[in-house]
Amino acid sequence: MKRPVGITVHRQITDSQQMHKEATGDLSGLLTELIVAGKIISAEVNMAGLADVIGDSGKTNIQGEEVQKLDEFANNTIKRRMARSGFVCVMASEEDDEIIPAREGYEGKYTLAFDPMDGSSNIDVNVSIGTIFSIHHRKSQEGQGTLQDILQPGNTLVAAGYIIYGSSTMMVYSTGHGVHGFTLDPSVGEFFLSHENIRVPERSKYFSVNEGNYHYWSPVMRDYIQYFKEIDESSGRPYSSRYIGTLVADFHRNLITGGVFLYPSDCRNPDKPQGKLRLLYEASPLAFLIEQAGGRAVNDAGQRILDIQPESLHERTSLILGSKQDIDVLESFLGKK
Ligand code: AHM
Ligand code: MG
Repeated sequence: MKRPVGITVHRQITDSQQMHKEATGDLSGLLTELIVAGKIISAEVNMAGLADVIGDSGKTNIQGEEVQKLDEFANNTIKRRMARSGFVCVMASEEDDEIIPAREGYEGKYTLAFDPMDGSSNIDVNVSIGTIFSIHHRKSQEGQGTLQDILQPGNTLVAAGYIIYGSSTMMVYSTGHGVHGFTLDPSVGEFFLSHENIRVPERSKYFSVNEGNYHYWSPVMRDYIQYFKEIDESSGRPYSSRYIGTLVADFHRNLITGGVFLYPSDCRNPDKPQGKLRLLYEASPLAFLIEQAGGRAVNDAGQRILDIQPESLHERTSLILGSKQDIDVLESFLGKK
């Protein structure tokens, strides 16, 4: 159904719910709670320079990174809204070492994994940041959720999305029926449909990678990234290079314009090549979105991100995602086609 530009995100969620006769409204409720959290975080982001929330809180998270005040604020906002919502049984956050069970008596049927403030190194320099979320059905039957409820591959996702705090605040999400984007009008506090059924262009305009890591990549990855820079007017190359250093922001640009984002493995230890980005709450939700938009997402061995079974909460992966034709090209570099 073609929707008029300008309908609210709540209307869109309610309409989608009505397409599913068996729906109880819990997923709509969960998304609505996330939207409220996103609005609260957006307001705080906009005040960051004034409200003394910029800067380091003096703590270190499980990834060994400094936790910034805005990260904490975003993390606490989402956790507090969800813990007693009755929609989730367990959560996982980039900022928490362990799973976060829902309050006893408030356990719902979904699980939520999230990165409350992606791109945290960009907070202090006024560059776009975002919140990423992914939602699964619980596997256990009742009570507080467990680690096993959280450790599910992307191919069983119910919904995923992000809220980007950029020149505007936008929410982009999918429940498996295409990808839709909504822009926050801060004067009325509502997200309005601005990008219906987003399709990523088949071929890239941009490639996004931290080229400072060139010497840590595998030879295949170096060749693949070199391919983007070669001159071939028939395929629109060379592509332009754009790297913000906030996954959500790089992803969002490439989703709209066509592009490939890459964070290849660090191969300094050839026995244990290591990706940087986290599977559960960074790679997997964005892989779900890009596939819903007609693109692809793989690791640097060519494996579909959505098919990776997570083994641990903060597991990392290499990540290459974006326009379909350019990910197909990776397979020829890997010798698969
Ligand atoms: P964060 O979740 O702690 O902010 O870390 C993830 C970020 C991504 O947003 C971004 O794509 C990447 O790390 C940038 O890493 P680098 O600075 O190594 O290029
Ligand atoms: Mg992140």
